Amino acid sequence: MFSKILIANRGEIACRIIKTAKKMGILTVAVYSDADKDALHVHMADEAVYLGASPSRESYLVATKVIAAAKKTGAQAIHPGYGFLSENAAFCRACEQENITFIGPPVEAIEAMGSKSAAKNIMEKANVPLVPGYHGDDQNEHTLKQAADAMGYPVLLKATAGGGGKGMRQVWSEQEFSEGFAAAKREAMSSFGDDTMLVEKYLTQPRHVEIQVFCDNHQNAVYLFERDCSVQRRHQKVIEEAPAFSMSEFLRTKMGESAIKSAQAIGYQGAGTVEFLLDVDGSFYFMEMNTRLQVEHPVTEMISGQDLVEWQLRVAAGETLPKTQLELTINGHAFEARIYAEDPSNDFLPATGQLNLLKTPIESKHVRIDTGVRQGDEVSVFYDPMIAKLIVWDENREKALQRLAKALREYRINGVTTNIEFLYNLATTDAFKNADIDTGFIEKNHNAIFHQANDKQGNELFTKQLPIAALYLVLSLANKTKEQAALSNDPHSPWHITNAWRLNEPHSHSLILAYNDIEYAIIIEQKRQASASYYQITITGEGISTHTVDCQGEINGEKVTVTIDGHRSQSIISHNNNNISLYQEHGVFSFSQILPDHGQNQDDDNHGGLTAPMNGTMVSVLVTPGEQVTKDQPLVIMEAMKMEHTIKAPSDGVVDEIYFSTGDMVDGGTELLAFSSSLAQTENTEVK
Ligand code: MV4
Repeated sequence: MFSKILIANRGEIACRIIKTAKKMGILTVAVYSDADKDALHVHMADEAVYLGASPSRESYLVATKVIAAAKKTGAQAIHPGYGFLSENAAFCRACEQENITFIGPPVEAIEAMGSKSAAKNIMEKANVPLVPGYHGDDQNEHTLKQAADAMGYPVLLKATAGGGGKGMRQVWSEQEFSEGFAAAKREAMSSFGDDTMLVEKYLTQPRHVEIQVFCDNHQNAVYLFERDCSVQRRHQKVIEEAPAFSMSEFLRTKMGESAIKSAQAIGYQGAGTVEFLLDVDGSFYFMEMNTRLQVEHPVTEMISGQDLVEWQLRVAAGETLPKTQLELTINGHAFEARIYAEDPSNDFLPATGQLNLLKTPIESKHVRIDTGVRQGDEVSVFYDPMIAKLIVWDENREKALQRLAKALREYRINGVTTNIEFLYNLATTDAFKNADIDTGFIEKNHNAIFHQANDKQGNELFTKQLPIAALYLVLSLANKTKEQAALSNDPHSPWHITNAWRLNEPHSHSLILAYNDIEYAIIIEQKRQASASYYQITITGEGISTHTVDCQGEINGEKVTVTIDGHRSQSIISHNNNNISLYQEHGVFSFSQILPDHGQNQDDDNHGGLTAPMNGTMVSVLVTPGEQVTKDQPLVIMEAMKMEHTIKAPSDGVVDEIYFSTGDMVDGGTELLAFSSSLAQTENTEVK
């Protein structure tokens, strides 16, 4: 076994490999670029070698630098992870020439699988099932059209040089073939410089089911069952699961044995993945073989109990496979969700920023987090914007899915936009729960995932989500004020009452919440009937006439329990500054509270700040003269234009004087209180 290995990668996979190496007592060498000099994988490794500038082409992709680092540190083997140099035949050869073990397949296997058409030819000879079609050298249009006519429409034209979904064109009828063929060739020539085409039967609802295979250097080969990776967006996997739902033992064995045949056809060694298209009738067809450890390998580890990186190290060191096929069993069900710094509301554009809050679910035998970042790290533009892989396991699919939803609710990231809420909405759709999944899942369920107003959640927005969010804000303000009262020098002062009591007026709060960029004005009135108090919530906004809901509620930490029309429900709240996300059974609803600008953001020089935003009434005074306050602490609440406006401390400081009392009418622009900012140590700055 190796005593020291170099990991030629970064981020979560580098950290993941280091963890297993440490478990096995193997020393580790990390490599890093400028952007990664303080990265987690560098800190986890025993040694680290600087490669160069942040762009991968100047660092992680420079084979000579990586090999030089291995020689410099005496690493006997290099683990390439995935991506970067992991399927680079030249790099694999270079390692061998330097007597450094490449932890992966032989270079011949990498080369054999490098060309999609060559791979198909090899699999055809090995009697591995291929999608019915033609992928020969005769590129005469008539030849391909004859094949299409023979297999029946629809057919799929694919550029041999393409891949990952690029260079594919559907042809739905014989009449469309000629035009489709010409267009597909033009696109292939412009995209790949090669217009060689193949034509296949088009499977309209396929699933992407892949088999994990492992071969050692002693002619042993096993499959570690399947993963369903059909939930993809633009050929990027989003959520993967193992085992595939409704997979019979018969089909599992057939696909597993077919995958083994594929691997043996190319003299495979190490970890490999054979991707199949699984059709609705249970027939399956070879798509491609990946000669690296896949991103989604953890779901296989969770259901098989095997550490695939340990298997890789042992096989690369010449050992036999740790298990025989008969010793491998499936236990339970696992999901993996890929947490990305991207903005689903803006066509999933990658996002950058600083992870100034990174709170993860607690890890356990049910929850695993593979990540390469820590709180405070920057998500940079140089690399894939993956933040982490969230992997969950339980004894069956339903329980594992509940674990996934709960873990996503508990994942808190501020400072950079993420796809967490998109993942939560996807995982909590009925279609996903019912495993009604094929490669078109996201398109088919787009409205349910993105809560388009015309789906049923849209109607509940006014009867459920908005009232709950509004009530949460009022209740949390009351709780916060109680806490502050308890800490103040006069806890029982009437100034601390926030039930919006008014002389001869209903107790009402008002606020503005925006959802999907539409603003809703909400009035929350506290009422009493018989001995019970309740809230009457009135919503007005674009697309609705006034809508009133009577409800009762209570909050307990992040949980809000609300009873509306006799229906009591619970939601988990994520409240950060003015953003409130309401996690419910069927998705998450995110609102932003629109606070009027009182000019508090004006800089100190022109004394913006504690003035009345417009004519209105003093609703609550939350502080007392002489009280020490902190930045953004609510000081007074005013009502104007049926809206509630909370005036907050612009910085840490002291409230010197309060010019008005609850119920007073105030003209817009009038100074409400005198405030001395602790920022102005040398003088009392009266902030208007
Ligand atoms: C197909 C297909 C339907 N019929 N081939 C997409 C990328 C490449 N891996 C092969 N792909 C497909 N080939 C036939 N004859 C549908 C797809 C496909 C797909 C396959 C797996 C996972 C996601 C996909 C998304 C769109 C299309």
